[in-house]
Amino acid sequence: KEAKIKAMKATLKFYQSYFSEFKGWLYFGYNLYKEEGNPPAVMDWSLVYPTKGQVEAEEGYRIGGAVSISDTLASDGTAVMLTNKGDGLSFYECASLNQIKIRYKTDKNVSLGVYVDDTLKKTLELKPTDGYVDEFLSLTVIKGSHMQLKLESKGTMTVDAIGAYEYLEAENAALQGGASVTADEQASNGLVVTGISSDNDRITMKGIRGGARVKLRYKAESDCVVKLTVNGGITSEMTLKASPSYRDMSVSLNVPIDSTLEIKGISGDGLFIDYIGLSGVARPEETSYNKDDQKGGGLSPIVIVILCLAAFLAVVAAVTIVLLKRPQPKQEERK
Ligand SMILES: [Ca+2]
Ligand SMILES: [Ca+2]
Repeated sequence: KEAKIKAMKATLKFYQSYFSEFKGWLYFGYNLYKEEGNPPAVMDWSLVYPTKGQVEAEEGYRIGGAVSISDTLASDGTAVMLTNKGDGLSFYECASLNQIKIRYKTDKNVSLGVYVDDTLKKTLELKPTDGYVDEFLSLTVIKGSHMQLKLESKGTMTVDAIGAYEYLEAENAALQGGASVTADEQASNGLVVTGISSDNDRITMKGIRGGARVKLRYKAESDCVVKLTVNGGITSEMTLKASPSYRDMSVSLNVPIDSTLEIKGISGDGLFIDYIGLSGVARPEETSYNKDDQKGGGLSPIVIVILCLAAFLAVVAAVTIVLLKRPQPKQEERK
């Protein structure tokens, strides 16, 4: 793609400098990628490749009044400025994604809508930043969809790049204690989190998509135990068997939509966590469900016994009253 863009720019420059009547051109091959001929060969004229990994904002399609600007602090020296409501960026042909990074800066409070196939999926309320910052969000994008970032309010915002990840990468989470990011060619996105061995070492992911099962991709020098906590409530311990190469381990754990998932160490050494996967459909309001279940389950036998005793006493009382009342009329008759 870079080579094609370079060639097109050079061609454009050539015609502009030699022919004064030359006004511009159209490129028709922008999405042309197919097999042709005999023997078949791939004809690749495309400028549209799957949105995956690091993608410069300036490579997206600009919507409304979005403008490309030069900025030495931005990656590739260029970023896109959004000023008014409706200004935005479109990224076509997304790969199958679960996490998005937006690298941006703003000097005012702005709200940014994130759309997938023209449906608003999330609205990010962004606060003024000190230079460029990265915002990560958990977002499920089906392969082939298009994604849009659109300003929902007035206010200047500059988008430098986006990151499009297939998984919820552990390295993109907030880390605490001894948890740190390290490079590993074998890992997804080339990075992993290590140093998760005690209670202080934590990986925290906010606003993640829901699911009924949590999967961890990891490798470990020894058997390790980690604790998963959902929204500070429901927890599950997971034993990760020693494995020299990356493998998956999953556990049944209800994670409602937009939860905070925390992973902390309990025991073991040399653990490397690559990414987190979620599958299945989450049950909503799991926390309150469980509390009610526990209360109901713990108290109901006692309640039943009390009710039975009360009912028994009531019956005894009624029978006694009836027995006491019956002879009375007879006594009166006798009188
Ligand atoms: Ca850029
Ligand atoms: Ca990773």
